[in-house]
Amino acid sequence: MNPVFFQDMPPPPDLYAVDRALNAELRVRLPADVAVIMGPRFEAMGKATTEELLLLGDEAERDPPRHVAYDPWGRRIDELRVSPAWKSLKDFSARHGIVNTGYDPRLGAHRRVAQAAMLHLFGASSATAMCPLAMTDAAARVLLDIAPAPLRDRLAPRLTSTNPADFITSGQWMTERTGGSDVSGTSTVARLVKSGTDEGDVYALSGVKWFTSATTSEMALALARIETDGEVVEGSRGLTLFCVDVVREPGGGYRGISVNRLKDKLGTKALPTAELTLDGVHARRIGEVGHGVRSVAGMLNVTRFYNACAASSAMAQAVFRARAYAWKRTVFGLPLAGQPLHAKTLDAVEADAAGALALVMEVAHLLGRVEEGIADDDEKRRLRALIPLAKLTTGKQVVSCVSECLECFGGAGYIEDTGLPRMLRDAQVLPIWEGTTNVLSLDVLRAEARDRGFSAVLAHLGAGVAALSSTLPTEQLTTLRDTTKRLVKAAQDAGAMGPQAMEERARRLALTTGYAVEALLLAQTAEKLGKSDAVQRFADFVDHRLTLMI
Ligand code: MFK
Repeated sequence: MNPVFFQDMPPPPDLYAVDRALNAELRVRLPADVAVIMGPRFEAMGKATTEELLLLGDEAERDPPRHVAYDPWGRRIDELRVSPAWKSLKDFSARHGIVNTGYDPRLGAHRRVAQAAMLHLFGASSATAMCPLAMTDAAARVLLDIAPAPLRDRLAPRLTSTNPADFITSGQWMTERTGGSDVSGTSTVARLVKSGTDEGDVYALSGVKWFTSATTSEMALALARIETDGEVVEGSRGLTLFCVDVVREPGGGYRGISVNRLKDKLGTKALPTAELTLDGVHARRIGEVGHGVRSVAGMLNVTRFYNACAASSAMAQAVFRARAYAWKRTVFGLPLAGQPLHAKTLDAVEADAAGALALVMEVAHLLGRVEEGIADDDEKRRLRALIPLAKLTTGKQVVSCVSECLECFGGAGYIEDTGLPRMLRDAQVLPIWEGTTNVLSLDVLRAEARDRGFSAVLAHLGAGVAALSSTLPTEQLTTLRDTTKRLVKAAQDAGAMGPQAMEERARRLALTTGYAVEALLLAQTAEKLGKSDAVQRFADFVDHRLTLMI
């Protein structure tokens, strides 16, 4: 008789220990002095994802935020009750310097690569605590770049602090009921209260913000339309960026803000996302009047970079969970890992995750150089287009990759208390927030029209592919070369046909470019390292993303 059988669930992976693609990226991208600083920190973060962070993330998910609008006596209190674990995640992020790494002068131009690695380890285990950190980092960037010095000096050190007692997070209040992609319909108005204070002109903001993530943050950056003598400038040219200090009243409730309700979302359950009514909340103007969208662009670049990091992290976490399970699960007399079709499927998703990580790391490399002030014009143009390309490409990859990994668990992948379905729900937000696939494809066209950014990416791709050596597998190298040729021709043809044809083709061009750049980066890493596993990831990636089904 068969003994009673119970399937073992493998423990969650420490990506620093098992993710060979991450290891390869760090070897080719970080110089020895930076590796010495970061090595122990990566190790600590990897370990935490199997211990402290794992427990905090699970607890935060089990105990989602609640909105308590009134106290028992009818006073409006608008309390957003979050779990102790959610609060501890904030402290954990400060202690591990997740935001701070992006501003650490010891890391020089490598700061964003080091940070991307931290985010890759942290993201998938963070119960989406990465969202407030993305907006916090983005707010620090904008304040450092364009805020009046006293405001910058009061807030930026706290946004980047490693001391949990000082560390604050920021929200990002852009979206209104008229839309998240098209902010031109923003109806929040800003009325001047006091001009000429040290920290800038003070305005009172009134309107409704429809999606505000991480609403428990201590501050937020918000778009609003300045009203003068009852008149406003319509459209996005009338928008200005403001910095709001979020203040709790001693008797309860927020000063000048009401919480209408928390959003009931598909995933990201631990993250409080609310609808807010601003009722004269005080805010300081940052950036020029009427240049709100341009002022906010620096912020979008950082949050989109984080979004891509979140995607690569979720993909790697799902892949290595599926890999570990494949060694534990025996069917038809063999572990799944030893069955050719299943092994090939795992190789494909691992290569997909490696491609996403490679693109993330390329963006991180360029972003670090731009922020360090050492990027040349070509690198700046490439970064401008690669940020939307990376966000949209990895956003699409993460949903299909995580879905495939859930399938690798069979029915268990569909059962809530395995914790696996949460990965798919959380992945689905990544192609949506911070700009959908189509909006970002159009942003690539904007990058081309203004800075010739897309041309710079294609030129770099063409030159990089031409320089690859024939030591790489011939079939996949040929596929990458053919894809690049067809892509460049398709872009030229679309350009010649005019703006409508270009728009219609923008998404296909953008996604093909994203995948081709990922393949090139994997090939370059394989060449540099000369290691068989890196070569195999390149070949598997090309087969998975660039080759026709048969
Ligand atoms: C775990 C990961 C965490 C991720 C964080 C999640 C946080 C969630 C919170 C949210 O989701 S907040 C909402 C996010 N919303 C968006 O991402 C907005 C999506 N929509 C767009 O990106 C639109 O393309 C955009 C609002 C920018 C279009 O607005 P407009 O006014 O039609 O843009 P326009 O007129 O083309 O550009 C205005 C200026 O900004 C131009 O400069 P000039 O004034 O100098 O000519 C543009 O070049 C510049 N610009 C626009 N986008 C830019 C940019 N510059 C640099 N980079 C960009 N991306």
